[in-house]
Amino acid sequence: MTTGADAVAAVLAATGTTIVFGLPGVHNQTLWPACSRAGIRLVGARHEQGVAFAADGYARVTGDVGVALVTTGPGAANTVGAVGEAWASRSPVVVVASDVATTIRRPGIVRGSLHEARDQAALFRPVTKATLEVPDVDGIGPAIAVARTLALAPPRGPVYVGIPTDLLAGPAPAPALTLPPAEPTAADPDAIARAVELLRAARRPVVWVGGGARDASDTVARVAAQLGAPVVTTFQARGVLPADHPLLVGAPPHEPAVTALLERADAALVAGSDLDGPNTQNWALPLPEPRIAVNVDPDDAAKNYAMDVVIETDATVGLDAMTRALRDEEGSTREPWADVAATRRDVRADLDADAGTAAGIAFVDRTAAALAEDAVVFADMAVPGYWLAGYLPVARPRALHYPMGWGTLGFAFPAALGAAVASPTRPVVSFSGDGGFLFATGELAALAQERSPVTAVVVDDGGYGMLRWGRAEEELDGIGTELHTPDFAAVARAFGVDAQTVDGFGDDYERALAGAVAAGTPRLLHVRASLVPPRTTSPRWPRRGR
Ligand SMILES: Cc1ncc(C[n+]2csc(CCOP(=O)(O)OP(=O)(O)O)c2C)c(N)n1
Ligand SMILES: [Mg+2]
Repeated sequence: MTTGADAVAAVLAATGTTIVFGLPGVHNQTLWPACSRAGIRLVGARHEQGVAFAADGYARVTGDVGVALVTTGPGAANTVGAVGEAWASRSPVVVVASDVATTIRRPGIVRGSLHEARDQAALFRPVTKATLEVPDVDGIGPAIAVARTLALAPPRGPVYVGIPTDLLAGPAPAPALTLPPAEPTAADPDAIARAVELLRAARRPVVWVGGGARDASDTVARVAAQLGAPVVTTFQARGVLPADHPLLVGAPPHEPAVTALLERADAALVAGSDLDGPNTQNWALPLPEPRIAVNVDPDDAAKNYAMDVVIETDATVGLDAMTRALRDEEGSTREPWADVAATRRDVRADLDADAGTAAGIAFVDRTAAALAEDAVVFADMAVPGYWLAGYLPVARPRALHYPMGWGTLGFAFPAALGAAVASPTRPVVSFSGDGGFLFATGELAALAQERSPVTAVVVDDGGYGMLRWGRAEEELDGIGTELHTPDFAAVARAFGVDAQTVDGFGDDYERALAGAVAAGTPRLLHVRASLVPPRTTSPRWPRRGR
């Protein structure tokens, strides 16, 4: 006979999990030896929000489920901000939290036992796909298997599993259960035929790619070539085509030159995107008609912009069916109708013309020059994050991660830790502001302990730069935005992490970043610099710029 904790670990191991993240308490401590017995590495973070962000970072870089093991009550509650980010970003995170023992719980009454909440699962309902509460030992294995399957079923997202502490510690049968991954539904041939008819009739179609299609690189490239269509991506889908692909616009849709391209287009093929506010300037962006969506969730596909055809399936399946239909009918590729290279040059010229943003462009250029093609970048909800998310050239899918999403400050550094644990041979670099880095500075200890090769770049402008700038624009005063900040390099060294400070984004920065990444050990790079955000980034400033 094994324990309930062994049942958790056995199902995780049987479904291919080798690494999980956690923070122990008396209620969930049994999971540590159980994971060890099952051959699973359990990586600790120093705060439950860090645990969940690390699981999210792991999920984003691998495309597999990230698992967070946390204890009852405050431990579980501490993950909610990070779980919300995973939910808004459709990231498959499974939170396994202990809960009050069945032996002392009384339905409908808060007795005041250690860590007790009135309804722990309720904390997670607004920010998960599902909450599963395990009623008895036999339910443990199935709950973990179902959680994993649900988290990965598109549209992906976090799932909460609550397990009473006595069930984790007590005897449980070894579970035999795993679930097959859900098969994507086939594309409806009638919908494909209608879509192809509309796209054939169009002279100037564009392809819009969202996070749901970010792994569909080949089919996106094929369908774009068949249509001669420029490809515009959301933040999440950056990297779906390599940065130098001739059809990739490679700049945010709200850049005036990209918006102008959309305005000239006469059809849109939207793959794996819900066309959310931050990617459409709160729906002020002109999206050409007719519109065809490929999406596993037809409601998500059409909730923001009306669609003429919705192909209800996974992006790869739907686009693949479309490429076959287009081949049957057309036989070849079309000449691109737009000069994508010229659009890119216009974007760059627009950026260069704005003196206030020169430092931001230098930052992007220097960062691109310092980073190898296989680098994985995590950008926080900070001014440097806006720059990277919009403009850093990205070579492949899942190489740039940004919490947009929920807009969750503090994501980048702990998420980078999870990604580095997942792929220790690839350089992982996080970019935070001084404000957001202080949300999870304690994870420097986890980094040092794991010896994970993360370079944490902290761009220190002595305040909440994004808000400082927003307030200056609105002629408000700076109250609440000016911060006392520590000597970040000294802080890192105190944790045993090598660190360096540079001023501005010149040669020193580029050399220091390249050197830190090449070191292959935990590093912190403290950059004293102040950036102005890109003009057009925020949905707070719809259709500005021209
Ligand atoms: C969890 C969370 N809290 C607060 C905010 C609001 N917010 C957005 S940007 C920002 C300032 C970030 O400051 P810093 O990390 O120093 O980056 P900077 O803007 O200075 O580049 C804040 C507080 C948020 N997005 N998420
Ligand atoms: Mg700052």
